[in-house]
Amino acid sequence: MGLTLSAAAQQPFQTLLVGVDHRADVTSLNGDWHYLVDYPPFRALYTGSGAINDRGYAMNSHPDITSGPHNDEYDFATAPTLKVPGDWNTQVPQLFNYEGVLFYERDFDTTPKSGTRTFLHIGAANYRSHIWVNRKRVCDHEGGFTPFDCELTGVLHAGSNFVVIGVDANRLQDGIPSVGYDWFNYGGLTRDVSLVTVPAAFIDDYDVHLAHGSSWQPGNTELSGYVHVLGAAAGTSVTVDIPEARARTSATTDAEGNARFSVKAARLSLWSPDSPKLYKVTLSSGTDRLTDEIGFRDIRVDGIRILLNGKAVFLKRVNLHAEAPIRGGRANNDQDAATMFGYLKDLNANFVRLCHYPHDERMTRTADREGIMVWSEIPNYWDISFKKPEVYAKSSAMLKEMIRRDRNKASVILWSLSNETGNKPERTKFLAGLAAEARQMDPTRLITSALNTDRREGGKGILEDPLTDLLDVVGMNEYMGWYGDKTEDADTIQWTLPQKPFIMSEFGAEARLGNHGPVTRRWTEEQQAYIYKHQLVMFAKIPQLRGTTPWVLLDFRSTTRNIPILQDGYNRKGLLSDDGRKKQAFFIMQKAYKENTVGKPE
Ligand code: GCB
Repeated sequence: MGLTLSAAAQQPFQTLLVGVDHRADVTSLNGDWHYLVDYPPFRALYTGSGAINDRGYAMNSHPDITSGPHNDEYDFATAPTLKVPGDWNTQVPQLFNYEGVLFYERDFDTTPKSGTRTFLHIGAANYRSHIWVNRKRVCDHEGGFTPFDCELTGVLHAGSNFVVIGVDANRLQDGIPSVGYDWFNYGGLTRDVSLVTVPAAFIDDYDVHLAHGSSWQPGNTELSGYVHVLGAAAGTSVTVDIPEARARTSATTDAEGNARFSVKAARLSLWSPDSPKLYKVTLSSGTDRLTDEIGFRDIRVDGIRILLNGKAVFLKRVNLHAEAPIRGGRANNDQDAATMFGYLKDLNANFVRLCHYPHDERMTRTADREGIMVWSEIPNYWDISFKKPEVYAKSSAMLKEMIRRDRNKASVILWSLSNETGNKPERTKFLAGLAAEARQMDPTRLITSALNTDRREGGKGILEDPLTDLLDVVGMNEYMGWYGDKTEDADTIQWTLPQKPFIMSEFGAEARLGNHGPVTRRWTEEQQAYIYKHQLVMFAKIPQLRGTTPWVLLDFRSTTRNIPILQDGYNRKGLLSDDGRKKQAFFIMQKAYKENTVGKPE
């Protein structure tokens, strides 16, 4: 389509309220929203020159059929509805494969209170969104998997108000991800939408963690971080109170609004998969106050080991897409999270790689409670326009949104910058920039990426990529026996890998549930299981191995998987079918994880 981005759509990071699910004055706008499809050439959203059309459906006018000669030819009031949160693809059969523009509209009543500010919080909207409240454009956002907030203060009035959101799910060459990816492009308001009211000066961001000095030792219970108060004068007081840990302190904001603190907890149990202890942490400043639930733990590398609270761990993991088991569609409710964590526990996993983009916040909240460690990733996937500064700005904004939302989750131990990017100087420079930003924002976590730039020389497998120098933990994806190599080569291959903790971040093969045959026959459960068995032989010979991540927990939809009967629009590499039934390979990994026969922490 050659759509150009408006300047506003390129606007990088904007206000993002942390801990929205723990705030006092939140009104859900989930439910039924009217919708109208803006089919190509998308003139309701874009003018002929590609600018955002503020005079189109955003006006939310109604045709007056009693007078003429001209009327606007759309009407939300009589239009059908979609459930929010929810992708449009699985709600309206005609929109199943629709990758275009759709407008949502919803009326809501409110009473603005003086001395407060109100934000519209959107958990995620895929891929670009443009938002008008009472006909005024309040914000634009690019990126399908991270939250954002639009300030509505001064735009709302007492009584009935309305919000119109144009969501554009077109793939963009210069998007993150770009146009090619192996998952389904679910469009729409895919996560919760709410109105959040806060005092004029309010806590918009905070970071409360176990102090992460190079000298951290088990027994050190110093907590540190910051509370950011937006709109506060320098010197504003902030209190951090964690009664159960017997930690309480006050600090004052600096010129940027940050109140940095450090406090010793008199009584602290560290968070770990065996004991996922969370503490109620109350933050207050002026009239603003919120209570989050936060766990405290230390994660670091030591040579080729990964240490959690000073103890070596092996990450028994699996990959997971944010697609709802059984019903399909984007995963975005408590039931989806409960079902997926049920599968993870059944597999005996202690870790999950949330692919290839940040998932619903329920997933990291549940991981905190259930004691499952998390790898969280931004969608720098395959071919990104690495040379373009404006694409870097988008990626950097997504990184910040991801870190900001989840930095208070003990479960998240790894920030992943990318998946399967080609070894080119511009790629490495781009990711080096992101790695530096991530470390600066959050020095308490480890940085990783999933690579696939390995090569074969004789019986050797070699991974040499300058990207590995930037990482704390190196991830590598390989599909021996499926996309290349012979399955049995895994028994004898000798790997030359960086001397860093190493995670086999993807491996596997497709199998259609219930399709049986000899191990030489593709898409059978037997062949998938056979490939897994040989992978386990190989894993035992990689000294740096600190984690294994089968690709993937569940079969998932992908528009590129079009072999009838075997695939039917699904990537069939799941250990489980898309409706949660186990294939033979599931039992292999379940047993290996239960008996700890794969990898050693030390
Ligand atoms: C990969 C990608 C993953 C794909 C998978 C596959 O290497 O990282 O997103 O879905 O291979 O099944 O081809």
